[in-house]
Amino acid sequence: MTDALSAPIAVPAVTRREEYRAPEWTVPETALDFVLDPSATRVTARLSVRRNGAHDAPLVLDGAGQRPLSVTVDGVAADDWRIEGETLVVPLPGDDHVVETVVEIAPDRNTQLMGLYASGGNLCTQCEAEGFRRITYFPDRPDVLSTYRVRMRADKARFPVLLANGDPVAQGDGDDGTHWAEWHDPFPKPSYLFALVAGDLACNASTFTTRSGRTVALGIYVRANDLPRTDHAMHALKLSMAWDEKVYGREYDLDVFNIVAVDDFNFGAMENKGLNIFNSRYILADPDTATDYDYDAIAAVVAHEYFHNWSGNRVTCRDWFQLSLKEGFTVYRDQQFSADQGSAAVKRIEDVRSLRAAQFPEDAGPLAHPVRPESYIEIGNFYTATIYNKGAELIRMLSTILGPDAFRAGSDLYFARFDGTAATCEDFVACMEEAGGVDLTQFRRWYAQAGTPRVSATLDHQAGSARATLNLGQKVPDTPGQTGKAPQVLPLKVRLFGAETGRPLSDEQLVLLTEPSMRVTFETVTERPVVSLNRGFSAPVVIESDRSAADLAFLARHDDDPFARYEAMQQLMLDTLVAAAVEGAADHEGVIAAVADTLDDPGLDPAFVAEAVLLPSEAFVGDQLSVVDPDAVFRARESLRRDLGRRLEDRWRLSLTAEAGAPYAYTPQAKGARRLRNVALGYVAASQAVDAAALAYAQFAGADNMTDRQGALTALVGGTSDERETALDVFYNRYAGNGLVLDKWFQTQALSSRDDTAALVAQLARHPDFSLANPNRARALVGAFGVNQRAFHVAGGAGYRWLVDQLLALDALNPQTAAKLLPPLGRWRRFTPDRAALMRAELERIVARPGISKDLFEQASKSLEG
Ligand code: B3K
Ligand code: ZN
Repeated sequence: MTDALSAPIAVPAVTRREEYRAPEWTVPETALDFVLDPSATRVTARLSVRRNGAHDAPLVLDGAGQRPLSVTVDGVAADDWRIEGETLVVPLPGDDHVVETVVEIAPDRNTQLMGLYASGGNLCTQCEAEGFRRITYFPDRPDVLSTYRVRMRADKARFPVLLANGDPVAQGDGDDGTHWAEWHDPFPKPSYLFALVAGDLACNASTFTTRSGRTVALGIYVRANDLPRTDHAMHALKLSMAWDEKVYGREYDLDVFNIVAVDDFNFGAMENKGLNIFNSRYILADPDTATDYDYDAIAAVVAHEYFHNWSGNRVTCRDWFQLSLKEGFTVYRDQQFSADQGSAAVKRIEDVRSLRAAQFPEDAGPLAHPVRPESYIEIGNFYTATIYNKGAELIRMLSTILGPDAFRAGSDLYFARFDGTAATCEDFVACMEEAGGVDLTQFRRWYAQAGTPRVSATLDHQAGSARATLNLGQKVPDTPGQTGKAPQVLPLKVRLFGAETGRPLSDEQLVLLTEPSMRVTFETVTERPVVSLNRGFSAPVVIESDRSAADLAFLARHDDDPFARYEAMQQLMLDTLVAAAVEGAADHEGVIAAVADTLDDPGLDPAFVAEAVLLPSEAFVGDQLSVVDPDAVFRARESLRRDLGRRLEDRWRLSLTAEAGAPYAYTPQAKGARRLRNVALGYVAASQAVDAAALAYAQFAGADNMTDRQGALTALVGGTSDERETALDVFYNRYAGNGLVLDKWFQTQALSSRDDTAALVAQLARHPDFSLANPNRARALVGAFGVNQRAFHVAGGAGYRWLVDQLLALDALNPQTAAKLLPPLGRWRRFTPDRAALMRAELERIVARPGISKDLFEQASKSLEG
């Protein structure tokens, strides 16, 4: 029987890596003419097209959603063009032609925020991956590189600023209140790097002199009111430009580098050639509105987009399966940059924490895919933690294996050889292989095999013997569509320490684990050894070792690698929490003593201490369990938090006072003190001390910066005090009209550990300031709720239903952003059977909904299958 619900859904087409073919037509030159109007923009595109190879195929141009008005070929109106699906097909004799199309588009009805759209009254573009086809007909694929000349005309009063890629060429006024500008980008680029902005914007203007002595005009364009909040981003841009010259030998190439900030943006930012467009949250900062975390994220994203000028723009991707070629490499570059600006150890800890929060679960779930995927339905779904963050880990491993000099030589070779072309991951690896003089045949499996390798490690030592043996084993787990995987190359940094003296018993060694199992012997052992493993997180793997709680506590005190020291503490905490979640209770003494020692160690950087004493997240604890009961995990974690809060109360209170009176400064030292203070405040709240809410409120009210204000608000929001309600009201009223800060107000509540959070969040979705149309706001409430383990998994499934109601509503507006918020539901197999059934039913509700986007369909259907 077939009814509306069980009728088969037309499955969207799949694109496969193995089906890659070179383009049939290339477009050496592109001239675009825009008559800009939010409700009806006319786009004239003049493409010089050239047949590529011996074939007689017509010219096929991608399109989506535009209204075609005319097509001419070599200046003559064509009458044999046709629209097939969404493509424009133009039969052409011979090899070289000029094809001109005229289309009309409506930016103000563009809620997907792909192509040309309106944000806050201004017009801007987003083209990666396939947005350019929504602007005009074009071979919208990254291996068609063209030089662009762009002319635009708009009402001068409404859109006084007109920007596009490249350098400005000319501008002038029309006699009808309009003005026009022309820009030219001499560097051939794929259509996904096209950008245009028209708006009423103010500019923070500066200059940068490159190492060869060229002066580059820098501009950050924002609403006039926001201008005072652009200096941090400008500073970060200059640091990035200097860093890339020094560390990678990469110099900027145009006379102009502009950044525009917009409030409505599907992700962080976009590296369009010479005209980066940013989500305003990654540009705007001042101490009153942005946290230290925001400041760091701004610098990292500004750097990331700037670095793409070489790793992405000068050398781009042949096809979207190569996405990690530019993203993994560029994330690695921005991580190195950030590490160089402050504490490298803390930066590594943060990077590993986000890898574990986002990428490990992805690799262990139904949406697992290799760093170089084999197929996709919607490429927008593949801008993932695997492509970005695991991709960055691959580059880091190459650098570890080759050493810094050979790695730099490989990078130089890659940029020299592939400049101006569209390359592949294989091209990159081959350059590293050549420059490093190493065989990377087996390393290439990292690109092809999904799943986080698991490494087993045991250390054998006979009392009195000078020899110790480290037994290592590896297994790459099965993932959807991939079983029985071959071993990978795992670069593991290891070192032995003496359990009695704390002295190192060996140098740090780089072990390349290439086989399913391997033995490493140490001959210089003079006392019982303890092994420090995967130091610096040299390989993105899960370590399963038999180290005792005592050995972990020992490493947490004595390891000389800060990451390994942090890691030992995390493992100790994790083992304790897993035991408590499974058995209902656990001995907390080992963790309490180790945390106390860390807090008492005067040699440690407070920023490091703050990271080291934080408990692993509920989600990460859940990832260690075969069946997740989020209530059990929550109880286990809260109980340990409470004990830590109570038993170390004096120390937390001491940390609370450290530099508390000092005026705000954005220095590593002041940031570290704020971080530790806010972690301490969380522990005081967890201790349930009678004055906890009063202390938090005092910090909230007295703060001269957002880090302390938001830290205090977070501590209050998890509780039920009167101060909670007061602080939420004060915060809301103080920042009414500042969208980025209101996002924090929504997000802090959506992340609350209170047991009524699901109901409160549903209520917040009806708040007048809530809107799904703004991706930041949607992510602040819906996205944050999805990762709140306790609230999302509330018994009875209300959280799942609410999420799916929101996703379906959002899908109708903005499929890309909706699909990004689905993964928490896709993890249904990991949860208790009652929850798994409810989650599954909600996924089924999505795929049964007629008319959903292919974005959401792909995520939901794969989550059901995988
Ligand atoms: N390259 C863009 C991301 C585009 C996402 C398209 N769905 C930003 C970045 O990674 O730098
Ligand atoms: Zn990027």
